[in-house]
Amino acid sequence: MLWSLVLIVLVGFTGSEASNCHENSSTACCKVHDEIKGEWKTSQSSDWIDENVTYDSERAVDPYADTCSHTNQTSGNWWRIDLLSVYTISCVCIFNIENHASNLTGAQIYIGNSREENGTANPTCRNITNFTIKKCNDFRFNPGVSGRYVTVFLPRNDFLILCDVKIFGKKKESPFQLIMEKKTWADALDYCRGHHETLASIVDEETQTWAELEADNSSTPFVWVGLRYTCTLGFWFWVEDLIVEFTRWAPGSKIEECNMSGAIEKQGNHSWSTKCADMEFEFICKK
Ligand SMILES: [Ca+2]
Repeated sequence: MLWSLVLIVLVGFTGSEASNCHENSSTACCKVHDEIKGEWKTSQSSDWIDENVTYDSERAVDPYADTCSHTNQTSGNWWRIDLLSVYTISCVCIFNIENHASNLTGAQIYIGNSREENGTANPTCRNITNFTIKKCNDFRFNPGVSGRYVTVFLPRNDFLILCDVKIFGKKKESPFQLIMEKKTWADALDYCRGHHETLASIVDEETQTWAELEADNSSTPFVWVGLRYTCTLGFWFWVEDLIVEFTRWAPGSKIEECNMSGAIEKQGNHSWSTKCADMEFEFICKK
C-alpha cells in the first residue's frame, strides 16, 4: 500500500513526458476541463501536398488523432497556434502516430505574445528531449506560462509533423475594452475617465496583445490609446503617468509636434501611429 502511494506520488511529479491523456482521461497534467477550445488560427512554415491532400496546420487540432499537419522538408520548420486571447498555459500535449518523421525529439516549444520570427522570439518553454510515438507527450508548465501563441519549432532539416496537439490553460481577463464610438482623443479620454479608469496604456508585449485583440473589432482604421505628446516638454507619455519604454511605432510614424496623440492600427501588425488629436476614432479604455 505504502509503495503504491509512493509510486503515485512519483508518477504525479515526473513533469513529463508520455501519458495516456490523449485518450480522454484526466491526468494530473491534462485536466479536461482546462482544455482550450473554441476559435483559434493555426499556421505553419509550409504545407505538404500529396495525392491532392493538403496536410495543413489545422489538421494538428482537428478532432482526429490520425490526421496530421505536415510541412515540406527544410530546416527551421514551425507550426503555430494563435489562441486569439491570452491564456495562462499549464500544459501542452502532443500525440503523433508512427510516421517517417513523426518523432519530435529535438524540437522546441515556445509560448508568448510575440509573433516575431514566427513565435520563436518568445522565451523557449521546453526543449523536447524524449518524444514517444503513439503516446500523449505532456509538457507541463508550473507555474503556467502566459501567452497568445504556442509555436513548435524544429531546428533540424526535416519534416514537421503534428497529429494531435491539445493545449490546457485558463483564459486571462482583458484589462481593456474597445468603445465603438468615434471621438477626438480628448473626448475619448473624458469618456474613459467617466465610465472606466482611463485610456489604455501599452507598457509591454502582453498589453500590446490585449490592445491588438480589441483593435481587431474596431470599425475605424486606427483606435486611440492613452499616448500623448507634450510639445511643452518634448516627449511622449502615457496618460496614466507612465513613461514610454515599450514601443511599437510603425516606421516613420513617430511625429513629434503639438496636439498629437498616439493610435494603433486596426490592420497589419497593429503598429502605433501619430495622429492629430482632433481626428475621430474609436478608442480603448482601461477597465
Ligand atoms: Ca489531427
